[in-house]
Order: sequence, then C-alpha cells, then structure tokens
Amino acid sequence: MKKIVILTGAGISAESGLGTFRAEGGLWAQHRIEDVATPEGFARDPKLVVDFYNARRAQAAEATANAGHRALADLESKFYGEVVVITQNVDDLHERAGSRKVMHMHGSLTSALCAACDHRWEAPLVMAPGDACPSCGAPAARPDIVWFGEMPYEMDEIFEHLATADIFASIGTSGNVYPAAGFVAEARRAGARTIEFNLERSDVGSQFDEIVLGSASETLPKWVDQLLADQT
Ligand code: BJW
Repeated sequence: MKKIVILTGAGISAESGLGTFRAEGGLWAQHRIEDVATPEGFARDPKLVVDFYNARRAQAAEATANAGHRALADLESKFYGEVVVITQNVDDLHERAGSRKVMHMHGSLTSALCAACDHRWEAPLVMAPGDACPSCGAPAARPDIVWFGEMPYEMDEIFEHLATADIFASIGTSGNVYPAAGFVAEARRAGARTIEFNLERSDVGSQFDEIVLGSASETLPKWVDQLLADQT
C-alpha cells in the first residue's frame, strides 16, 4: 500500500484569509515572536498572549476551507493507499474540509491546555489568563499551542510516517522552523519522492525532487486529479 505524507503550513490557509507569519505585513511583522510565541513571553504577559490567540481563534472560526484543503480531503477519501496530513497550522480548516487523518504538530486553537496537570479541553472562543483547569482546578489554562523552545506534538508517530512515506509533499511552508523544515531530508532518506508546493521556493527548496510554484488552491486540485487518475 502506498503512503503519501503531506506537511502543510500557513500558505495553505492564506487563501482562506488567515495571515501567514513571515510575509511582509504578516503576523511576525505585527507582533514580536518573543512576546507571543514563547513560554517566556507568556510568563511575562499572559494577557497579551491569550488575547493574540483569542483574536486568531475568532478569525479562524470565521474562515472557510479553500480548494487546497478540499483537494487534500478528496485525496484521502479516494486514494487506494494511506494519506497523512501533518499540519503546522493551528486552525482546523483541514478537518472542516473533510480530512480525517490530521496531526497538529504545533497545537490547535480549539484546544486549551492546563500548564499544571497537562489536561486538555475544548477552548472557549475567548480564553482569559488564569482560567481554571476543569480537571485539577489550578488557574493555569493556556492556549494549546507549541511555542518556540517547546517540543512539537506527536513527533514519534510523525517520524514513523516519514520513514515509510512513498511520496512526501510540503505545501505552503517557508522551511524556516524546525523540526518541520527537516522533514524533507527525513523522507528523502527513506526513499520517498519529494515535492514542494509554494508561491516561491522555500528555504529548503533545493532538497525537493520537484517544485510546483503557484497558489495551493490552484496547484493542489490538479496534482490530486493526476494522482487519482494514475492509480486507475
Ligand atoms: C503559499 C501561499 C499560497 C503563501 N499557496 N503557498 C537553530 C537551528 C535550528 C533550529 C533551532 C535553532 N534555534 C532554535 C531552533 C528550534 C526552533 C526553530 O526552528 N527556530 C528557527 C526560527 C530557527 N524550533 C522550535 O523551538 C520547535 N521546537 C523544537 O525544536 O523542539 C525541540 C526538538 C528537537 C528535536 C526534535 C523535535 C523537537 C517549536 C517550533 C514552534 C513553532 N511555533 C510557531 C507559532 C505557534 C503556532 C501559531 O501561533 O500559529 O508555529 S512559529 C510559526 O512558524 C508557526 C508556524 O507553524 C511555523 C511555520 O511557519 P509557516 O507555516 O512555514 O509560515 P510562513 O509564514 O513562514 O510561510 C508561509 C509560506 O507559505 C511561504 O513560503 C509562502 O511563500 C507560502 N505561501 N501563500 C502556496 N496561496
């Protein structure tokens, strides 16, 4: 059975109106990484961080999946082999498009995490600093997001998928942030064919067998149609 492992980044949700990080005017032009995406920033000013994620949660809730997300869901439902989506995105647009096997390595806006006991629960639309954990009662709720210096989620399972991939596709990610930026090298070592979809070549673009330039909502439906046609 063939396996397709797909890594997605902010670029796939850009056409749903969610901002990317490193573009001119993107999220990191508006906020300092150290302030909103590190455990130290959260310890210094929890309200600033919680408000940053409250705003992103509200924006993501209003967004709708685009043709790129839908193409990947279509691939998963019609491909004879296995399709796994590893996303760095904290929105749930893959799930809302119909993808079922989705791994959120950088966490999720719809989840809250207790910093005291690690309990997780569905995040309210608006979190407040010091919200109580419904399990242990500690006033230690935080957004369930992986910040710089923290270990991304499900890494063992992700590396197992990369080691058994036949095709590895990276979509809409700049190749700036590790460990995700190292996945192409891992998949290559395992013998996978590697392909990048992006508006421009990413920082790790030279490691791919093939690069498809263009917006994901246009390039992905064509790629998926071709893959599904080739299997018949
Ligand atoms: C389109 C498009 C369209 C636009 N169609 N394309 C020195 C060397 C190496 C590593 C390190 C180092 N110092 C520190 C580190 C580790 C650090 C790191 O990588 N730092 C780098 C800055 C150097 N990493 C970590 O700390 C991670 N943890 C870790 O490493 O733990 C230890 C470990 C060891 C061994 C194994 C495993 C673990 C944690 C990283 C946490 C990242 N968190 C963030 C914020 C939280 C989530 C959130 O708020 O949403 O995650 S940062 C931010 O960057 C976010 C994203 O998920 C992530 C990646 O960004 P992405 O998705 O690539 O977005 P952009 O904006 O960069 O790019 C968008 C792309 O789309 C562009 O290329 C566009 O062209 C394209 N595009 N429109 C197609 N329509």
